[in-house]
Amino acid sequence: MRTKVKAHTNIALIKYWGKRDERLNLPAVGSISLTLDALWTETEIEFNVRFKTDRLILNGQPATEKELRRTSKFLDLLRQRAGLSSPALISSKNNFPPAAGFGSSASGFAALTVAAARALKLELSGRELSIFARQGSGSAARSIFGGFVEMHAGRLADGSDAFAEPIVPPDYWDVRLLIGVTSQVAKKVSSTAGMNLSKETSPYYQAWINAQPVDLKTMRRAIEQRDFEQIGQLAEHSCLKMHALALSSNPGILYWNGVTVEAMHSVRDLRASGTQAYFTIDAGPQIKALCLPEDEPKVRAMLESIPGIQQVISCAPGPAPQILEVE
Ligand code: 2P0
Repeated sequence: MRTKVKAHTNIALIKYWGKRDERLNLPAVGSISLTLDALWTETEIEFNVRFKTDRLILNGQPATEKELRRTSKFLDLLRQRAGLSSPALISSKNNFPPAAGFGSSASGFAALTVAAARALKLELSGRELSIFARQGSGSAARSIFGGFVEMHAGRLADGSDAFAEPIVPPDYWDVRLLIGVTSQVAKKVSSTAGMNLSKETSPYYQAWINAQPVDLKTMRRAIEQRDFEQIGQLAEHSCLKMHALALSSNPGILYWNGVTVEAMHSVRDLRASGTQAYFTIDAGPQIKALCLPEDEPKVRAMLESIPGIQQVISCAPGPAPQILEVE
C-alpha cells in the first residue's frame, strides 16, 4: 500500500476568490488555469495498520501540528471512502523554492489525492479525484489535469458538481508563463483568510460573482480558438478584479510590493512596443508574465532588467499527475 506520485502546480488565468461553503470548501466562482511543467510536488504515501498515527514529512522535515492535522483530516475522507482506517506515513517534497510564490497546496493536495487513492486501491475518475482534491485546497482540483483546465463552482449543496475538467488536451497549445520573484518574505494574509474577508466586507464582492460566468465563457472560447490577445487581456482583467476585491476588503489586503507594481508597468510597456505579454498575480507579490514561446527571451530580458527581481522561472504547459511507483 505504498505509492509515489508527481503532480504539477497551476496558475489561474480566471481567478478563484471566495467560497460558497467553507466546510466542503466549495468555490463561489468557477476558475480557469494552466498546469505548469516546471513546478511540481512529489509525494510518497504508505498506509500501514502497524503505524500508530499519521506522520508527515515536508521537504525532509517533520511537518507542524497544523499541517499534519489538515493532512490527516483530508486523508480521512479517502480512508472513509475505502472503508479503511490505517494510519499513513507521507513524505512530500517540492522542486520549487518557497519564494516562487506558489503555496504548495495546489500540487501538494493533487499529488496526495492521487497517491492516497491509488494506495487505497480506490478506482476514481478524474472528476472524482478533483472533487477530493478540492476539499484539500480549491486550486488543487485543477492540478488533477494537465494543460488548460476549468474548475466549476457548481450549485449543489453536497459539492458533487464542483469539479475540474480539461478544456482542451494538454498538448493543444504551447504558451509560456514566466515568474518574476520579487520577495522571499511569507505573505501576511493567506488566500483562504483573504477570500473569506473579501466575501464578508468587500462592497464589490457581489459584482465579482455576477461577472464571472461571462469571463469563464469568453476565456474558454479564447483557449479553444488559440486567441492569445483575448486570453492575455482577460487574464490581466481577472487578476486586477481579484486584487480589487482584496484591496476593497476591510481592512484592505495589499499583496503587492513596489517591484510588483514596477513589473506590471514594464509588462504593459513591452506590450505597447509590440510584444504580446500580459501579467497575472496571485495572493502574493510575484509577477507572472504570460507570453508566446517565441517571445520568451524578450519577456525574460524585460523581467530580469527590473531592479528588485531576484529570479525568473520559465514554465510551459504541464501534464496531469503521474504515478511514479506502486508497491
Ligand atoms: C487561484 N488562488 O485561482 C486563486 C488566485 C490564489 C489567488 O486558489 O482556501 O490555496 O485552500 O481553497 O487553493 C489559492 O487558494 O485556497 C488560489 P483554499 P487555495 O489560483
